[in-house]
Amino acid sequence: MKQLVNTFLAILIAAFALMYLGAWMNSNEGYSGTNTLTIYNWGDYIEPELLKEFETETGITVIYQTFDSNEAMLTKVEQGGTTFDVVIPSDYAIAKMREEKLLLPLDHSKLPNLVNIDSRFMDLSFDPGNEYSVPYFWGTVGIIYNPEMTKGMTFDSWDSLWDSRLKNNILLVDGAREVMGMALNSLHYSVNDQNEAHLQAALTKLNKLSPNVKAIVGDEIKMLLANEEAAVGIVWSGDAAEIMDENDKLDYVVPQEGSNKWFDNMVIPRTAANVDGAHQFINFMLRPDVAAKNAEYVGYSTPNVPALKLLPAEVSEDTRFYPPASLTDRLEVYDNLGKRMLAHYNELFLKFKMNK
Ligand code: SPD
Repeated sequence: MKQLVNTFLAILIAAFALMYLGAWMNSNEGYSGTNTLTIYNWGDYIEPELLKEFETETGITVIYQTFDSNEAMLTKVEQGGTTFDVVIPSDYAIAKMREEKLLLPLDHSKLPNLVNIDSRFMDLSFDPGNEYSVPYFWGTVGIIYNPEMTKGMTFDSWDSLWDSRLKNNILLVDGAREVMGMALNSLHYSVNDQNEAHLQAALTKLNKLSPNVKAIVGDEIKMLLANEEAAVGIVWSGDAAEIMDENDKLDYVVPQEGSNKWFDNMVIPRTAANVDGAHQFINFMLRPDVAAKNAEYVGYSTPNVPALKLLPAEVSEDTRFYPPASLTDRLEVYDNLGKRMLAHYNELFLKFKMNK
């Protein structure tokens, strides 16, 4: 009997020890947390040297993964197979993640460098009070074109893209919201339109653009346009800046019918394993020298005021990439359309791609 009791006690102690070890390994401060930081960001969207600098300064090892669309990022985070500590989604995706309770509220006391962010980029509709997110880069969607190849054509209107002189000469960014938004804007509808007749009209109009579309591509759009493989591209402003850095013949314009202004912000998923490290990383990225180095390498527009002052004047004073409020005020931020409508936008975009 005594032996039976001893065995039972031994099993009980072992079970408690295993439970304690499991809890410790899953805790924010535990083995899986403090030594590593898993970051999930858009491709081509950070100066790699900064990751090394962060590792040297903090002793934390960075595991870095990339995505190429908000939709791909959302699927992965929603599935929950991988634990991410910092993710960098865009506005409407942040609103969706908030709604789905996928995000952890930020501890602003651990982010003293947040004071560096221009108030224009704080407290936006997708995250009131910046409870869950802080600004990383921002920009617009517009047309980049090669004046030599387009021979005097102007691109102040989205409609110029349908000109038959551009046959097989346009590259489109591979984004459902961007391409659908452009078609909706060309019809003078909102980039957030949910009226079915308007959406079908946008698809019909997109299908008419097909003969002019050479390809729908991801980050390689920058290399293809810089190498003059196509005359025109629909791109994010930051990509345009990077392309024009390679090939200064090109120009960038935001058409007068309107377009999208977007904001990519840093967030911490609710399932993060290293919450303290995530705050350290976000605060590091908000440092003026770090934000300036990042903006210089990536080419996108920084929301960080002192960082902007560290950039060459030809960059910080370029109104194509740092447009004044008079331009951005007439642009729209993508709304969180909800699961169904977002899937519908994706489906219409896919139909257009298959028809291409
Ligand atoms: N290669 C980096 C791309 C980042 C683009 N973010 C803009 C998203 C707009 N919805």
